Amino acid sequence: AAGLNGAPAPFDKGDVKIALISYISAGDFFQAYQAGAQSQAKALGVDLQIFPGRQNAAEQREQILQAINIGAKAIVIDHGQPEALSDVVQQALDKGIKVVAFDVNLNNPKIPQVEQSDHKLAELALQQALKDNGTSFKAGYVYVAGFAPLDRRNEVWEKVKGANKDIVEKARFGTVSDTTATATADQAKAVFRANPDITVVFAPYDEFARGVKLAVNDLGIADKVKIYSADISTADIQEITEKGSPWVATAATNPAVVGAVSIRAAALQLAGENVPHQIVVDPVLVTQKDLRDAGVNTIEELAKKIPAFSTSTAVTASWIPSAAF
Ligand code: SR1
Repeated sequence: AAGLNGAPAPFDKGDVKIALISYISAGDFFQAYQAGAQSQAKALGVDLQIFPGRQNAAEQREQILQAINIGAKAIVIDHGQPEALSDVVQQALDKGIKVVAFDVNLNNPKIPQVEQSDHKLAELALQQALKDNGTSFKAGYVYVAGFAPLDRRNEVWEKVKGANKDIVEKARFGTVSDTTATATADQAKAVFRANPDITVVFAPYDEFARGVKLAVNDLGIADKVKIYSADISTADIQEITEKGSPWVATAATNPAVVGAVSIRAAALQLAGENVPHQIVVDPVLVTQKDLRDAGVNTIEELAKKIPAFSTSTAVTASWIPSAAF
């Protein structure tokens, strides 16, 4: 039955607990994702418990068990290693808990999968790279296998290289840790020293791009190298637009919107409504030139310029209030 505010059970009575269990918490993307999730939960009157990730599969398993024990009615799992999670996720499902996955392939028809259309995201960034640099260049590529979004972006990179035989991948490197940017910077420095002919770097995660930019600046080669990335934050916008920056384009969603969409998917399931198995938030291309020309300095200013960036119609209902970002 619908409650006073039109919300169906169990939201009509309040007291709904949802757990958000992250694998990675450090970095702008994940902080904004969590803030968006929290904002949507607040709008729904939901008690959202966020379990911070430390890139630790054993800890993430433990947190799923804790979420079951504290009486969470739904669990959103944000990144992770599928093979380490399937049995504890099954325990949650067996207890009637709804589960939503963001960027971790849990391969279960009962679990909606949220993603950012990583193929489109990589296509947008790489089309810009080809537009700026032609189809013949030496490239550096930042990739760590085993993360669903990076694996999907990698499929597009392989396709673009396959279609453009004069794009030569001279080096592949990257680290995902609690210090991704600085660890990637150290690797990038060694790569540039060994391959001074690299002129383009595809770094499809903003922490990777920051690391490459650090290395490029330290080596004084910002006029020779262009960086194409994924993701965006206010700090990224500042790094992209600063004078002489080699970071020239990124393809991104608003991570706060993706967080809100993840909570809505959980809420709709709890209300017994149909939720598509695959839920996609589309990215937009943002270039250094666009940002400079429009005088955009923050995510909020970007959202005003590109309305599609600040909303998503994915998984919504008349009884779900909008989240405030
Ligand atoms: C290590 S995976 C990092 C990516 O996860 C999210 O999909 C963000 O877009 C980020 O690039």
